[in-house]
Amino acid sequence: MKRLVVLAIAGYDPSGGAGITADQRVIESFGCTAVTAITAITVQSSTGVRSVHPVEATLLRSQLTELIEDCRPDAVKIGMLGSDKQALVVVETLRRYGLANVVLDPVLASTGEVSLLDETGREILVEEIVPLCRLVTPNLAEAYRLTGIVAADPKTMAQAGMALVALGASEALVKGGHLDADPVDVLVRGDGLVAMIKGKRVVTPHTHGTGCFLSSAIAAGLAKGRGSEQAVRDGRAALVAALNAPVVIGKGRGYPGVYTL
Ligand code: PXL
Repeated sequence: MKRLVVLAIAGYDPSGGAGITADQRVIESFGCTAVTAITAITVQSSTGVRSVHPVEATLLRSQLTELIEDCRPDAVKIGMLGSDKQALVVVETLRRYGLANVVLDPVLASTGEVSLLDETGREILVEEIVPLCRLVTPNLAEAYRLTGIVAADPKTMAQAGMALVALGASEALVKGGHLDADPVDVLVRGDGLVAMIKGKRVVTPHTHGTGCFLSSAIAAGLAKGRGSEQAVRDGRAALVAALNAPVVIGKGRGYPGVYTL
């Protein structure tokens, strides 16, 4: 049987909770094979991000070209980008190879609010990467930074999602994990609301890398030919199970654990 390949473009979190290593784990738990391009090396542990060291944009380009020329990915997950120049390399690569099933987790800052992408990078993300995406998966803070819409309930979340679709994304999933009430994720596409996906909050401090987990799981689902709503529902189910079995190895926040489908 043909192996399905998901390309993850993301930062390296040496503590294993977020970024490339999390992406690889999740993509493989969904039965796909991960190939990965590193945008930055971070210095961090469960207690927080100390520093971020983006690689040269040309090094990112070399990694991408080498991998894609060798094996065309069935889906792409984009996580942390380290600079505006890297964002341009990603635009150029997505266009040049016409890559499909692109899922963008628009990481702009870490949970501790360490900025991970500068203002020019954010503009390129909005104007040039979003239009090339099948799905964009912002949380509430990211939805605000990308659209200027304060999303605080399902209605305003749908508005923010529609604004991302107006920018050119095929679909947007606005994630309500930071709502005060039980979480609701809102999935929209060009012709309007697709689904409001309600869940019970998993009360845990061990949430490091949840955005990476979900976007990688969705990309794997799309690679397998699932529709986006199904890919989102499967990804969420896996994330909930993984949050209930966190990996806690240090003094700070753990991350969603291994989950076998
Ligand atoms: O969760 C956002 C994120 C993504 N990718 C990397 C990170 C972080 C947050 O710390 O370090 C590499």
